Amino acid sequence: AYHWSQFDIPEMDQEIVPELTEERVVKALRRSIRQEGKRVGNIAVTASDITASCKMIANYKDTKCFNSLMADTTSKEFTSPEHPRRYPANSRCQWQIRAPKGYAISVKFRTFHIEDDCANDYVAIYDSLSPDSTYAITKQCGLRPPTNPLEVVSSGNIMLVNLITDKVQRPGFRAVYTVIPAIAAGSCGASLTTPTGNFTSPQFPSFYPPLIDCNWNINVKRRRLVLSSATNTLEVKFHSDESYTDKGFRITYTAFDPVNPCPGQFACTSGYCIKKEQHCDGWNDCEDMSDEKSCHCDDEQFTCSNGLCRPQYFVCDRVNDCGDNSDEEHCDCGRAEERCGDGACIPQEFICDGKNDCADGSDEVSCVASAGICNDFSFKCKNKQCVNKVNAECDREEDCSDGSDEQGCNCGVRPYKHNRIVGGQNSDVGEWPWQVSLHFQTSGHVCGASVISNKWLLSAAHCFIQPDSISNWLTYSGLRDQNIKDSVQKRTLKNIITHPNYDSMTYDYDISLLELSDPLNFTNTVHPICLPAPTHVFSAGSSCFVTGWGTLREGGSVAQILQKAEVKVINDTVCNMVTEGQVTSRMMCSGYLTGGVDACQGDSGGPLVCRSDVGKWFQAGIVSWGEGCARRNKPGIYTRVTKLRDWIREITNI
Ligand code: 4AZ
Repeated sequence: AYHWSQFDIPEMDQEIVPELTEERVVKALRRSIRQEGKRVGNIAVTASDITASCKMIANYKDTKCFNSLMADTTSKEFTSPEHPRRYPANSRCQWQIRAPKGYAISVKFRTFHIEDDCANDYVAIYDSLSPDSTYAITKQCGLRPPTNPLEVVSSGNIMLVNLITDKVQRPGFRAVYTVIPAIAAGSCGASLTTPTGNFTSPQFPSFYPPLIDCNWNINVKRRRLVLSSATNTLEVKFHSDESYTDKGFRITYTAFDPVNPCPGQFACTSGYCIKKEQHCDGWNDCEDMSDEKSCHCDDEQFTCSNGLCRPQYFVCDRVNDCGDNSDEEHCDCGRAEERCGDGACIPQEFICDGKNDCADGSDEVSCVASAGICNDFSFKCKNKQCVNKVNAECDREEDCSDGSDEQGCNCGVRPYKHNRIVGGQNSDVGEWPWQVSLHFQTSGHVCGASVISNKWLLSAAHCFIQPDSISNWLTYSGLRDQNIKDSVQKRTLKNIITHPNYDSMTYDYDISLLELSDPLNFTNTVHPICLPAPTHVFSAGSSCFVTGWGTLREGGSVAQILQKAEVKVINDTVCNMVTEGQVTSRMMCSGYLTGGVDACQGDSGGPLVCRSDVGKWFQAGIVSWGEGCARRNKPGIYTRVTKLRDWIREITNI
């Protein structure tokens, strides 16, 4: 039995509100239920278990939004009030969904746009008919792209969908509901005997239902499933309790021959087979380090405490290359010395002296003592005032007295909300709203670019070898799939401005500004990236993302779906070392010295972006060049945007 009551406190009695805690109300409710008569009609009823919850809402408007729905085998629809216009403010809507016995309920949200902040506006879904948090399936808010729909399943024949709103109004949602046989809803587990295979959590990639237990028993003949165990069976158990579910998982397994698991190769403990040469070469090829344990390091290598060998120049570079940090211990500089971000030692008195003593400028950032004093590392306000704070621009704190550090900050945000789980390396719709695809004549996609304002794009100079071919270029913004161009914004170019110092031999100053013939409209899928101030610091070791439709491997074919890859900013000293001095101060390295993840042909001109502490995305680099793609010790080389920031402003006034 489910019971729902609403108690309104009149305006004139507002002073009693502080006394009415949610716990007190629940307690009173429980007591009254127990004391009530024990007959319903002529049937004797005993309450053996009561769960109750209560929610206090201020400024609540009674919108008469209580809906009772009956699910059956046909798909039916319900929407938030006024959808697709904005839902009412300060309201609470309920949809109680019931289904016949033996069925579970499936609800799929076709559109979903609730305020971004879940604190006051959200959709809560329960595996119950009352909003009891013990049976909450999920609580969601924000704008969901069509590639990441919210789809939930109940465990039994009831479900409650609640919409809570405050004063910010959004279009809301449209959802379809239907029944599925209860057995099918939570059906999971199997006995698997094939040597390779895969399986998923129930309803994957929709949310799995609450209250299920699954067992997969994998049993393969004459083969083994995990190298470190001796058996040919593996049991996978999955338990989902009564509350909070999510998208679940997909598992792939492979069995191998235990006598000779990796013919002619090295067998990792992780189950992988790798080339013999990769054993003890300093790189974690097995992904569990088993190929790099108990190795003998040579003269050019450092022996980590955990037995790994690492190139000597990784020592004291402030990146934990050993995994146990042993390459970064005992790196103290001498007495009266301080360490720069790149590991070099400088005398203490050089810190915050207004001069660039460390190659990476780390001695001049965060200089409290020099408040207001201008040096090469200060953020310069419009009124010429100096702010000595790392990355002062667009950090939601006003540092300049004229507020100029927080102006022009409508950038670097993604209107769509993105789930933690996205398949592979494909990007989601609207995940990188500043990404642009540049098409040349009939060749299709050739280079990337980024939106920096409604009229200007940023790209690499080497993409524009024939400067007189302006009419041959087409730019696509808001694109994800090269074959689906219905909602993209297509523009031609009015102007291509290449940096006057661009050197086609060395790729120094590899930057071009593209002026659009017609301005872009900013939408959920088209939005500008933030440009960093010249003094912005992207510290070595931090994670950034490179995106593009470039080739999926060296010499391979270009991608149809926009790809993303997480890469790390590489310290300048190491960058110089691995490129044998080919990098200039207008370039930076990003990627992995272990190889495997990188930008490639066709990604050129596209952005390397990093998320700031307050969640804004800044463009650190432009994909420029590299020796091949994803090779070891050959990271991607990017145009360093901070070094060319002033030139961008000169041309575009951005
Ligand atoms: C290219 O040919 C290219 N690995 C771009 C990036 C990289 C290599 C080549 C970086 O456009």
